[in-house]
Amino acid sequence: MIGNIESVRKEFARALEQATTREQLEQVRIKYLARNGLVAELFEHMKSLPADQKPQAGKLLNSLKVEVQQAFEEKRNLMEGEGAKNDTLDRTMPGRPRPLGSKHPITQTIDEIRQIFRSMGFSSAYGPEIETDHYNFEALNFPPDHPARDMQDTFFLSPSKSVLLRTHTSPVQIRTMEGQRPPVREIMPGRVYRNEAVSARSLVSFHQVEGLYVDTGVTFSDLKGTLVAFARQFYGKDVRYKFRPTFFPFTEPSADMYISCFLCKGKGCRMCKQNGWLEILGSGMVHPHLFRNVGYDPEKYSGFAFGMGIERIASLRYGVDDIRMFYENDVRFLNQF
Ligand code: 2NL
Repeated sequence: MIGNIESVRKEFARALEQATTREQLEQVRIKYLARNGLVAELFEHMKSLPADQKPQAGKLLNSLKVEVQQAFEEKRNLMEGEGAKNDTLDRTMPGRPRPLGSKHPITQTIDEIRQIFRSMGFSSAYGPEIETDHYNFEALNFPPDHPARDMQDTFFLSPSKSVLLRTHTSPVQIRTMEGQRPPVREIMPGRVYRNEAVSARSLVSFHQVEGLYVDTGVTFSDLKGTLVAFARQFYGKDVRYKFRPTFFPFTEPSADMYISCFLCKGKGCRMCKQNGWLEILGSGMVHPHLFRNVGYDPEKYSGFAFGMGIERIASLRYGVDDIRMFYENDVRFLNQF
């Protein structure tokens, strides 16, 4: 009798494990647990045992019945209850899309400018946004009390006005030249600050890329060749351009570079304010005073430098008519880049 109980226990365990469909599970129930199933049959058989064997067999049989019932319920729950829901997962269904971020249009523009100058042998350099009067003005040939300082609308951080937020990235170039002999071929992208009223065309904080090329025998032709090559890569190879004289304290001579308006092809439109040309950067031959300030011999070395405002360049290129949009971080705006 005891041997029978143990073999039913083992058989049942195997049958239950092999049942993978509802029908097979039902077969197992009928075979073992139904009113005339194997467990009931064992109870029936027990009645005919001698009295002294009944208690031991009854105990074993009761535990078998409980065990078999529990194991069956568990399996049924697994197949039909909570666990079964996972089995209805359609593994061929596409996953939920996870929205990916992207680079900010200003960063994209800086990256592209960096890449173009990289191909012409310029590396990138960075420096502090909090600067001293020396690096932001003095070393760049802004004499004390010169009106050009007022034009920069500076945020001063100390009462003596000796510590300030940089108004351009030129201080990085001064630091580079102080620490390195020519040749220097570098561009300096970075954030700059101007204490101006915020409007559709100006912000208190914006980005600039400046560039510097110093070596023996660098001429204005090198300046033009480099900047025209840049404009052709950035704006397209058919772009027309012109240079116009201007003034910066740190360059002499100085020139602003214009390109033909890419919206109207020079005919005149809202973007170019009807004159067909867009100003894209300022440039010039590095003033000899700057070379003296950093210990370069101006008789031996010459160089050119340039600077462009990134928000301006990006707004022209993408036709954004209010540069404040670059800083609102409205996803409806950012998604377009
Ligand atoms: C502009 C014009 C310019 C420079 C920046 C520079 C720097 C050194 C020496 C000489 Cl260290 N020049 N920078 C030169 C010409 C123009 O920026 O309109 N920027 C937005």
